[in-house]
Amino acid sequence: MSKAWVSAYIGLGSNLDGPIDQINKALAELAMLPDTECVKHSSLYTTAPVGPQDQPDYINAVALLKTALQPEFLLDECQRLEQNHLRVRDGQHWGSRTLDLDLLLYAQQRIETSRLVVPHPQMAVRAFVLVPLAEIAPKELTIPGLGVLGELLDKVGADGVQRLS
Ligand code: ROI
Repeated sequence: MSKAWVSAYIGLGSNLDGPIDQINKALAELAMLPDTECVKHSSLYTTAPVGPQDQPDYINAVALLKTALQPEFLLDECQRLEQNHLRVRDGQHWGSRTLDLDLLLYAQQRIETSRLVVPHPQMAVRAFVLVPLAEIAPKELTIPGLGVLGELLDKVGADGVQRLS
């Protein structure tokens, strides 16, 4: 049987240990996942931290993958990459991190399991996700349960998000 290929958008973020290198390395690693192709990715953006302000600015980007991995397997792979980037899960939810990979969208599916909620519930209110996403996705993209990309972006604005030259 042929595999079912779907589009999935991944949000990348880092604000520790050379964030630009962390993100560039992670983009290359995403492209090497099994049964997965990186179709395109956004530019890198410098973004003001959301949450506690006593932490460095972040580098954020978004990648569009074509994948035959089931969502939970894609999550496993993303968590494995995070571990390889020496991210310490210390229970500090809103603190600095060397690499954060979020499964933002998986086809047009809504998923709610104990491990995974897709679309990522916070993505509709985060400029550091919407701005890079809008660079590579159509403004008409529906984010199931949350709205239409262009309209969400108009609401949230692009304050604190600057494309790296
Ligand atoms: N803030 C920015 N700007 N970018 C992020 O990737 C990011 N990730 C987080 C929190 C702590 C919410 N703040 C962030 O997890």
